[in-house]
Amino acid sequence: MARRDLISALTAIVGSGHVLTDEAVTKGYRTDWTGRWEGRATAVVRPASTDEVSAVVRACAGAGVAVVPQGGNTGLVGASIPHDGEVLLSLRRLDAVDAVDPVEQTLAAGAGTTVAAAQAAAAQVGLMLGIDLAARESATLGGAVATNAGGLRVVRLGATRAQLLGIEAVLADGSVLRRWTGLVKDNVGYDLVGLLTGSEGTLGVVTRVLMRLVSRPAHVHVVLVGVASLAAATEALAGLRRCGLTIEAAEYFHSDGLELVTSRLGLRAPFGGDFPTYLLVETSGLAEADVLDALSGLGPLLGDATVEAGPGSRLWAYREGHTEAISAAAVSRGGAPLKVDVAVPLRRLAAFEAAVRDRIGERFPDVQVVTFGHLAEGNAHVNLLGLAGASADEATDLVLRLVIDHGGSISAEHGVGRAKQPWLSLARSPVDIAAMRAIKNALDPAGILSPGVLLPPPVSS
Ligand code: 2HG
Ligand code: ZN
Repeated sequence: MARRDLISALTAIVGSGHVLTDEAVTKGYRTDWTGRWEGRATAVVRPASTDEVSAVVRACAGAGVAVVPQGGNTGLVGASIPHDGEVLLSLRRLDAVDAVDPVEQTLAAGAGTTVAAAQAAAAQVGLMLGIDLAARESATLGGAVATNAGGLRVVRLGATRAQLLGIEAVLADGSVLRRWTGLVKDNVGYDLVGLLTGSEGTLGVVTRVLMRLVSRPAHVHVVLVGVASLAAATEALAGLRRCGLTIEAAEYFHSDGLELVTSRLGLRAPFGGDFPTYLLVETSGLAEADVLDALSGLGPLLGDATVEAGPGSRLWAYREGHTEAISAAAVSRGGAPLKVDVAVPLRRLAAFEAAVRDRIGERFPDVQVVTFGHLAEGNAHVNLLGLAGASADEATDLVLRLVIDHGGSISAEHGVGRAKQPWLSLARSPVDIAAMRAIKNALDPAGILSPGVLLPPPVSS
Protein backbone atom coordinates (compact mmCIF):
# COMPACT_ATOMS: atom_id res chain seq x y z
CA MET A 1 0.00 0.00 0.00
CA ALA A 2 1.36 3.41 -0.89
CA ARG A 3 1.88 5.95 1.88
CA ARG A 4 -1.05 7.99 0.51
CA ASP A 5 -3.36 4.99 0.67
CA LEU A 6 -2.33 4.26 4.25
CA ILE A 7 -3.00 7.87 5.27
CA SER A 8 -6.47 7.63 3.67
CA ALA A 9 -7.16 4.37 5.47
CA LEU A 10 -6.07 5.88 8.80
CA THR A 11 -8.18 8.97 8.16
CA ALA A 12 -11.21 6.80 7.51
CA ILE A 13 -10.66 5.16 10.92
CA VAL A 14 -9.96 8.13 13.21
CA GLY A 15 -11.09 11.18 11.23
CA SER A 16 -8.93 13.70 9.40
CA GLY A 17 -8.36 15.86 12.50
CA HIS A 18 -6.55 12.97 14.16
CA VAL A 19 -4.06 12.01 11.46
CA LEU A 20 -1.24 14.52 11.71
CA THR A 21 1.43 14.72 9.06
CA ASP A 22 2.67 18.32 9.18
CA GLU A 23 6.26 18.17 10.49
CA ALA A 24 5.83 21.25 12.66
CA VAL A 25 2.64 19.86 14.23
CA THR A 26 4.09 16.39 14.83
CA LYS A 27 7.42 17.60 16.23
CA GLY A 28 6.21 17.52 19.84
CA TYR A 29 5.24 13.85 19.41
CA ARG A 30 8.40 12.91 17.53
CA THR A 31 10.75 14.44 20.08
CA ASP A 32 11.24 13.16 23.60
CA TRP A 33 10.94 15.25 26.75
CA THR A 34 14.68 15.91 27.01
CA GLY A 35 15.09 16.74 23.32
CA ARG A 36 17.68 13.99 22.91
CA TRP A 37 15.52 11.68 20.76
CA GLU A 38 13.83 12.84 17.60
CA GLY A 39 12.61 10.70 14.71
CA ARG A 40 10.61 10.74 11.50
CA ALA A 41 6.99 9.52 11.45
CA THR A 42 4.76 8.65 8.51
CA ALA A 43 1.96 10.16 10.59
CA VAL A 44 0.83 10.71 14.15
CA VAL A 45 -2.50 8.99 14.64
CA ARG A 46 -4.79 9.75 17.57
CA PRO A 47 -7.46 7.05 17.99
CA ALA A 48 -10.23 7.45 20.56
CA SER A 49 -11.13 3.83 21.36
CA THR A 50 -9.76 0.31 21.49
CA ASP A 51 -11.64 -0.52 18.28
CA GLU A 52 -9.94 2.38 16.52
CA VAL A 53 -6.53 1.30 17.84
CA SER A 54 -7.21 -2.20 16.55
CA ALA A 55 -8.20 -0.90 13.11
CA VAL A 56 -5.13 1.38 12.96
CA VAL A 57 -2.78 -1.49 13.84
CA ARG A 58 -4.47 -3.73 11.26
CA ALA A 59 -4.13 -1.06 8.57
CA CYS A 60 -0.47 -0.46 9.39
CA ALA A 61 0.28 -4.19 9.51
CA GLY A 62 -1.43 -4.57 6.11
CA ALA A 63 0.73 -1.78 4.70
CA GLY A 64 3.90 -3.18 6.32
CA VAL A 65 4.41 0.04 8.27
CA ALA A 66 5.53 -0.24 11.88
CA VAL A 67 3.72 1.35 14.82
CA VAL A 68 5.17 3.06 17.89
CA PRO A 69 2.71 3.59 20.75
CA GLN A 70 3.06 6.71 22.90
CA GLY A 71 1.39 7.88 26.11
CA GLY A 72 2.37 11.15 27.77
CA ASN A 73 5.81 11.18 26.09
CA THR A 74 7.61 11.48 29.43
CA GLY A 75 9.83 8.40 28.85
CA LEU A 76 13.56 8.93 29.01
CA VAL A 77 14.95 6.06 26.89
CA GLY A 78 13.53 6.90 23.46
CA ALA A 79 11.02 4.01 23.51
CA SER A 80 8.00 6.03 22.41
CA ILE A 81 9.72 8.09 19.73
CA PRO A 82 9.56 6.95 16.08
CA HIS A 83 12.86 6.23 14.42
CA ASP A 84 12.37 6.27 10.67
CA GLY A 85 8.88 6.42 9.22
CA GLU A 86 6.78 4.46 11.72
CA VAL A 87 3.22 5.51 12.50
CA LEU A 88 3.18 7.09 15.93
CA LEU A 89 0.10 5.93 17.78
CA SER A 90 -0.80 8.44 20.47
CA LEU A 91 -3.04 6.97 23.17
CA ARG A 92 -3.78 10.29 24.85
CA ARG A 93 -7.43 10.44 23.75
CA LEU A 94 -8.18 7.19 25.60
CA ASP A 95 -8.31 9.18 28.80
CA ALA A 96 -11.57 8.18 30.50
CA VAL A 97 -11.64 6.86 34.04
CA ASP A 98 -14.43 4.33 33.52
CA ALA A 99 -14.95 3.03 37.04
CA VAL A 100 -13.55 3.32 40.53
CA ASP A 101 -14.67 0.51 42.81
CA PRO A 102 -14.05 1.14 46.52
CA VAL A 103 -15.05 -2.42 47.47
CA GLU A 104 -12.84 -4.28 45.02
CA GLN A 105 -10.34 -1.43 45.38
CA THR A 106 -9.81 -1.06 41.64
CA LEU A 107 -9.74 1.69 39.03
CA ALA A 108 -10.55 0.97 35.38
CA ALA A 109 -9.31 3.55 32.91
CA GLY A 110 -8.15 4.21 29.40
CA ALA A 111 -4.43 4.00 28.73
CA GLY A 112 -4.23 7.75 28.09
CA THR A 113 -5.45 8.68 31.59
CA THR A 114 -2.73 10.63 33.33
CA VAL A 115 -1.32 9.33 36.58
CA ALA A 116 -2.51 12.55 38.27
CA ALA A 117 -6.09 12.07 36.99
CA ALA A 118 -6.11 8.47 38.24
CA GLN A 119 -4.74 9.61 41.61
CA ALA A 120 -7.50 12.21 41.87
CA ALA A 121 -10.19 9.67 40.99
CA ALA A 122 -8.84 7.25 43.62
CA ALA A 123 -8.73 10.02 46.24
CA GLN A 124 -12.42 10.74 45.64
CA VAL A 125 -13.28 7.36 47.17
CA GLY A 126 -10.68 7.73 49.93
CA LEU A 127 -8.16 5.39 48.29
CA MET A 128 -4.78 5.82 46.64
CA LEU A 129 -3.17 4.73 43.37
CA GLY A 130 -0.02 2.75 44.09
CA ILE A 131 1.97 4.65 41.44
CA ASP A 132 3.43 8.11 41.88
CA LEU A 133 5.96 9.84 39.65
CA ALA A 134 7.36 13.35 39.41
CA ALA A 135 5.94 13.39 35.83
CA ARG A 136 2.43 12.55 37.14
CA GLU A 137 0.66 15.42 35.32
CA SER A 138 1.68 14.15 31.85
CA ALA A 139 2.69 10.50 32.32
CA THR A 140 -0.16 8.13 31.47
CA LEU A 141 -1.28 4.85 33.00
CA GLY A 142 -0.65 3.06 29.70
CA GLY A 143 2.88 4.43 29.59
CA ALA A 144 3.50 3.45 33.20
CA VAL A 145 2.31 -0.08 32.40
CA ALA A 146 4.25 -0.33 29.14
CA THR A 147 7.48 0.62 30.95
CA ASN A 148 6.71 -1.02 34.33
CA ALA A 149 7.47 2.43 35.75
CA GLY A 150 8.87 2.64 39.24
CA GLY A 151 8.68 6.07 40.81
CA LEU A 152 8.36 7.25 44.37
CA ARG A 153 6.28 4.53 46.08
CA VAL A 154 8.16 1.37 45.12
CA VAL A 155 9.71 0.88 48.57
CA ARG A 156 6.36 -0.05 50.13
CA LEU A 157 4.10 -0.91 47.21
CA GLY A 158 6.34 -2.22 44.43
CA ALA A 159 6.58 -1.04 40.81
CA THR A 160 3.71 -0.77 38.31
CA ARG A 161 3.52 -4.52 37.66
CA ALA A 162 2.43 -4.99 41.28
CA GLN A 163 -0.37 -2.43 40.82
CA LEU A 164 -1.98 -4.03 37.78
CA LEU A 165 -4.95 -6.42 37.94
CA GLY A 166 -6.14 -6.37 34.35
CA ILE A 167 -5.16 -5.22 30.91
CA GLU A 168 -6.66 -4.70 27.48
CA ALA A 169 -4.17 -4.52 24.65
CA VAL A 170 -4.18 -4.62 20.88
CA LEU A 171 -1.77 -7.22 19.49
CA ALA A 172 0.26 -6.92 16.31
CA ASP A 173 -2.45 -8.51 14.14
CA GLY A 174 -5.09 -6.11 15.48
CA SER A 175 -6.72 -8.67 17.79
CA VAL A 176 -7.69 -7.46 21.27
CA LEU A 177 -6.27 -9.30 24.27
CA ARG A 178 -8.31 -8.80 27.43
CA ARG A 179 -7.30 -10.20 30.83
CA TRP A 180 -9.68 -8.44 33.16
CA THR A 181 -10.70 -10.63 36.08
CA GLY A 182 -9.79 -8.03 38.71
CA LEU A 183 -8.86 -10.87 41.01
CA VAL A 184 -5.74 -10.67 43.13
CA LYS A 185 -5.69 -14.47 43.13
CA ASP A 186 -5.80 -15.63 39.52
CA ASN A 187 -3.37 -18.38 38.71
CA VAL A 188 -4.77 -19.69 35.44
CA GLY A 189 -1.84 -20.08 33.11
CA TYR A 190 0.76 -17.68 31.79
CA ASP A 191 0.80 -14.21 33.33
CA LEU A 192 0.07 -12.22 30.18
CA VAL A 193 -0.69 -9.07 32.17
CA GLY A 194 2.76 -9.29 33.74
CA LEU A 195 4.35 -10.05 30.36
CA LEU A 196 2.84 -7.03 28.62
CA THR A 197 3.86 -4.84 31.55
CA GLY A 198 7.33 -3.52 30.82
CA SER A 199 7.27 -4.76 27.20
CA GLU A 200 7.78 -1.15 26.05
CA GLY A 201 5.33 -1.32 23.15
CA THR A 202 7.03 -4.31 21.54
CA LEU A 203 4.34 -6.94 22.25
CA GLY A 204 1.08 -5.00 22.19
CA VAL A 205 -0.53 -1.59 22.48
CA VAL A 206 -2.04 -1.14 25.94
CA THR A 207 -5.48 0.45 25.59
CA ARG A 208 -7.14 -0.01 29.00
CA VAL A 209 -5.93 -0.92 32.46
CA LEU A 210 -7.43 -2.16 35.70
CA MET A 211 -5.31 -0.78 38.51
CA ARG A 212 -5.29 -1.96 42.09
CA LEU A 213 -5.96 0.79 44.65
CA VAL A 214 -4.57 0.85 48.17
CA SER A 215 -5.51 2.44 51.49
CA ARG A 216 -4.14 5.89 52.10
CA PRO A 217 -1.52 5.94 54.83
CA ALA A 218 -2.37 7.93 57.96
CA HIS A 219 -0.09 10.24 59.97
CA VAL A 220 2.20 11.01 57.07
CA HIS A 221 5.36 13.03 57.66
CA VAL A 222 7.97 14.16 55.18
CA VAL A 223 11.45 14.34 56.64
CA LEU A 224 14.48 15.93 55.01
CA VAL A 225 17.83 15.08 56.56
CA GLY A 226 21.21 16.63 55.71
CA VAL A 227 24.08 14.13 55.99
CA ALA A 228 27.80 13.95 55.31
CA SER A 229 27.75 11.43 52.45
CA LEU A 230 25.70 8.95 50.46
CA ALA A 231 27.02 6.17 52.70
CA ALA A 232 25.70 8.13 55.71
CA ALA A 233 22.31 8.54 53.99
CA THR A 234 22.16 4.77 53.49
CA GLU A 235 23.00 4.15 57.14
CA ALA A 236 20.48 6.75 58.27
CA LEU A 237 17.74 5.06 56.23
CA ALA A 238 18.61 1.70 57.78
CA GLY A 239 18.52 3.35 61.23
CA LEU A 240 15.06 4.80 60.63
CA ARG A 241 13.79 1.43 59.45
CA ARG A 242 15.17 -0.27 62.56
CA CYS A 243 13.13 2.18 64.67
CA GLY A 244 10.00 0.72 63.12
CA LEU A 245 9.12 3.70 60.93
CA THR A 246 6.96 2.71 57.97
CA ILE A 247 8.79 4.09 54.96
CA GLU A 248 6.48 5.32 52.20
CA ALA A 249 9.33 6.79 50.15
CA ALA A 250 13.10 7.18 50.57
CA GLU A 251 14.92 9.44 48.13
CA TYR A 252 18.32 11.10 47.94
CA PHE A 253 20.11 13.94 46.20
CA HIS A 254 23.35 15.84 46.60
CA SER A 255 24.32 19.48 47.11
CA ASP A 256 25.07 20.06 43.39
CA GLY A 257 21.57 18.92 42.37
CA LEU A 258 19.99 20.91 45.20
CA GLU A 259 21.76 24.02 44.02
CA LEU A 260 20.40 23.59 40.47
CA VAL A 261 16.90 23.10 41.88
CA THR A 262 16.92 26.06 44.25
CA SER A 263 18.19 28.46 41.62
CA ARG A 264 15.85 27.14 38.90
CA LEU A 265 12.72 27.18 41.10
CA GLY A 266 13.70 30.18 43.19
CA LEU A 267 13.53 28.17 46.44
CA ARG A 268 15.39 28.89 49.66
CA ALA A 269 17.86 26.22 50.74
CA PRO A 270 16.26 23.83 53.24
CA PHE A 271 18.82 24.42 56.01
CA GLY A 272 21.05 27.27 57.18
CA GLY A 273 24.13 25.20 56.34
CA ASP A 274 24.96 23.04 53.31
CA PHE A 275 25.37 19.27 53.40
CA PRO A 276 26.99 17.04 50.82
CA THR A 277 23.96 14.74 50.65
CA TYR A 278 20.25 14.87 51.53
CA LEU A 279 17.89 12.04 52.43
CA LEU A 280 14.17 12.61 51.98
CA VAL A 281 11.93 10.12 53.74
CA GLU A 282 8.16 9.97 53.84
CA THR A 283 6.89 8.02 56.86
CA SER A 284 3.44 6.99 58.02
CA GLY A 285 1.71 5.64 61.07
CA LEU A 286 3.51 7.55 63.81
CA ALA A 287 2.97 10.88 65.52
CA GLU A 288 5.46 13.68 64.90
CA ALA A 289 7.02 13.20 68.35
CA ASP A 290 7.85 9.57 67.50
CA VAL A 291 9.33 10.62 64.16
CA LEU A 292 11.50 13.18 65.95
CA ASP A 293 12.59 10.50 68.44
CA ALA A 294 13.62 8.23 65.59
CA LEU A 295 15.58 11.07 64.02
CA SER A 296 17.42 11.86 67.24
CA GLY A 297 18.29 8.17 67.46
CA LEU A 298 20.46 8.68 64.37
CA GLY A 299 22.98 10.50 66.57
CA PRO A 300 26.02 11.91 64.77
CA LEU A 301 24.76 10.65 61.38
CA LEU A 302 22.22 13.45 61.41
CA GLY A 303 23.64 16.78 60.24
CA ASP A 304 20.30 18.58 60.36
CA ALA A 305 16.67 17.65 59.81
CA THR A 306 13.32 19.23 59.10
CA VAL A 307 9.87 17.66 59.25
CA GLU A 308 6.71 18.60 57.34
CA ALA A 309 3.29 17.17 58.19
CA GLY A 310 2.13 15.29 55.12
CA PRO A 311 0.89 14.89 52.58
CA GLY A 312 3.03 17.89 51.80
CA SER A 313 4.89 19.18 48.80
CA ARG A 314 7.29 21.76 50.30
CA LEU A 315 10.18 19.37 50.97
CA TRP A 316 9.35 17.12 48.03
CA ALA A 317 9.92 20.11 45.70
CA TYR A 318 13.67 19.87 46.35
CA ARG A 319 13.65 16.30 45.06
CA GLU A 320 11.01 16.55 42.37
CA GLY A 321 12.56 19.67 40.84
CA HIS A 322 15.69 17.75 39.80
CA THR A 323 14.69 16.57 36.31
CA GLU A 324 13.54 19.99 35.16
CA ALA A 325 16.47 21.85 36.75
CA ILE A 326 19.01 19.41 35.29
CA SER A 327 17.50 19.68 31.81
CA ALA A 328 17.54 23.48 31.94
CA ALA A 329 21.17 23.51 33.12
CA ALA A 330 22.20 21.01 30.44
CA VAL A 331 20.45 22.95 27.69
CA SER A 332 22.23 26.12 28.78
CA ARG A 333 25.46 24.16 28.28
CA GLY A 334 24.51 23.19 24.77
CA GLY A 335 22.28 20.11 24.77
CA ALA A 336 20.09 17.57 26.51
CA PRO A 337 21.58 15.73 29.49
CA LEU A 338 22.63 12.13 29.05
CA LYS A 339 20.41 10.16 31.44
CA VAL A 340 21.38 6.75 32.75
CA ASP A 341 18.88 5.14 35.12
CA VAL A 342 20.45 2.23 37.01
CA ALA A 343 20.28 0.28 40.27
CA VAL A 344 22.97 -1.32 42.38
CA PRO A 345 22.76 -3.10 45.73
CA LEU A 346 22.29 -0.46 48.42
CA ARG A 347 25.55 -1.30 50.17
CA ARG A 348 27.46 -0.59 46.95
CA LEU A 349 25.65 2.55 45.86
CA ALA A 350 28.15 5.01 47.38
CA ALA A 351 31.13 3.17 45.86
CA PHE A 352 29.36 3.02 42.51
CA GLU A 353 28.67 6.76 42.45
CA ALA A 354 32.26 7.52 43.48
CA ALA A 355 33.54 5.33 40.64
CA VAL A 356 31.24 7.06 38.12
CA ARG A 357 32.47 10.49 39.21
CA ASP A 358 36.13 9.39 39.04
CA ARG A 359 35.94 7.69 35.68
CA ILE A 360 33.76 10.30 33.98
CA GLY A 361 35.96 13.02 35.49
CA GLU A 362 39.09 11.39 34.03
CA ARG A 363 37.64 10.77 30.58
CA PHE A 364 35.37 13.85 30.23
CA PRO A 365 36.81 16.51 32.56
CA ASP A 366 34.32 19.19 31.45
CA VAL A 367 31.25 17.10 32.11
CA GLN A 368 29.20 17.70 35.24
CA VAL A 369 27.87 14.55 36.90
CA VAL A 370 24.64 15.04 38.84
CA THR A 371 23.10 12.04 40.55
CA PHE A 372 19.97 11.56 42.62
CA GLY A 373 17.35 8.90 42.97
CA HIS A 374 15.35 6.40 44.92
CA LEU A 375 17.58 5.39 47.79
CA ALA A 376 15.63 2.43 49.11
CA GLU A 377 16.08 0.56 45.81
CA GLY A 378 19.67 1.65 45.22
CA ASN A 379 18.26 3.39 42.12
CA ALA A 380 20.59 6.14 40.91
CA HIS A 381 19.66 8.59 38.16
CA VAL A 382 23.03 9.46 36.66
CA ASN A 383 22.81 12.69 34.64
CA LEU A 384 25.73 13.94 32.57
CA LEU A 385 25.66 17.63 31.63
CA GLY A 386 27.86 19.19 28.98
CA LEU A 387 28.66 15.89 27.23
CA ALA A 388 29.08 16.15 23.45
CA GLY A 389 26.43 14.12 21.63
CA ALA A 390 29.15 12.14 19.85
CA SER A 391 30.42 10.86 23.22
CA ALA A 392 27.04 9.61 24.45
CA ASP A 393 27.70 5.95 23.59
CA GLU A 394 31.15 5.94 25.16
CA ALA A 395 29.87 7.55 28.37
CA THR A 396 26.85 5.22 28.52
CA ASP A 397 29.14 2.24 28.07
CA LEU A 398 31.43 3.44 30.83
CA VAL A 399 28.57 3.92 33.31
CA LEU A 400 26.80 0.66 32.44
CA ARG A 401 29.99 -1.38 32.80
CA LEU A 402 30.50 0.14 36.25
CA VAL A 403 26.93 -0.88 37.07
CA ILE A 404 27.69 -4.48 36.15
CA ASP A 405 30.98 -4.37 38.14
CA HIS A 406 28.92 -3.31 41.16
CA GLY A 407 26.39 -6.11 40.74
CA GLY A 408 23.60 -3.85 39.46
CA SER A 409 20.93 -3.51 36.78
CA ILE A 410 21.43 -1.37 33.66
CA SER A 411 17.81 -0.22 33.81
CA ALA A 412 16.12 0.26 37.16
CA GLU A 413 12.81 1.83 36.20
CA HIS A 414 12.94 3.65 32.85
CA GLY A 415 13.22 0.59 30.63
CA VAL A 416 15.65 -0.27 27.83
CA GLY A 417 14.10 1.60 24.92
CA ARG A 418 16.47 2.66 22.18
CA ALA A 419 18.90 4.22 24.65
CA LYS A 420 20.16 0.97 26.20
CA GLN A 421 19.21 -1.56 23.54
CA PRO A 422 22.85 -1.97 22.37
CA TRP A 423 23.83 -2.94 25.94
CA LEU A 424 21.12 -5.56 26.49
CA SER A 425 23.63 -8.39 26.46
CA LEU A 426 25.45 -6.86 29.44
CA ALA A 427 22.40 -7.58 31.54
CA ARG A 428 20.65 -10.58 29.95
CA SER A 429 22.18 -13.91 29.00
CA PRO A 430 22.04 -15.32 25.45
CA VAL A 431 19.38 -17.78 26.65
CA ASP A 432 17.32 -14.91 28.12
CA ILE A 433 17.58 -12.91 24.94
CA ALA A 434 16.66 -15.90 22.79
CA ALA A 435 13.58 -16.50 24.96
CA MET A 436 12.58 -12.85 24.65
CA ARG A 437 13.11 -12.98 20.90
CA ALA A 438 10.95 -16.13 20.69
CA ILE A 439 8.14 -14.36 22.54
CA LYS A 440 8.47 -11.32 20.30
CA ASN A 441 8.41 -13.47 17.16
CA ALA A 442 5.38 -15.40 18.37
CA LEU A 443 3.33 -12.29 19.12
CA ASP A 444 4.67 -9.99 16.42
CA PRO A 445 6.14 -12.13 13.62
CA ALA A 446 6.36 -9.24 11.15
CA GLY A 447 8.07 -6.95 13.67
CA ILE A 448 5.38 -4.28 13.36
CA LEU A 449 5.47 -3.05 16.96
CA SER A 450 8.22 -0.64 18.07
CA PRO A 451 11.10 -2.11 16.03
CA GLY A 452 14.51 -1.33 17.50
CA VAL A 453 13.12 -0.81 21.00
CA LEU A 454 14.37 -3.21 23.69
CA LEU A 455 15.46 -5.93 21.22
CA PRO A 456 17.65 -5.29 18.18
CA PRO A 457 15.68 -5.19 14.92
CA PRO A 458 15.85 -8.62 13.23
CA VAL A 459 18.58 -8.84 10.63
CA SER A 460 16.81 -8.83 7.26
CA SER A 461 17.85 -11.63 4.93
C1 2HG B 1 12.64 10.70 38.75
O1 2HG B 1 12.91 9.87 39.61
C2 2HG B 1 12.53 10.26 37.32
O2 2HG B 1 12.36 11.87 39.04
C3 2HG B 1 13.45 11.07 36.37
O3 2HG B 1 12.78 8.90 37.20
C4 2HG B 1 14.92 10.79 36.53
O4 2HG B 1 15.49 12.84 35.45
C5 2HG B 1 15.88 11.73 35.77
O5 2HG B 1 17.04 11.35 35.55
ZN1 ZN C 1 13.10 7.94 39.11
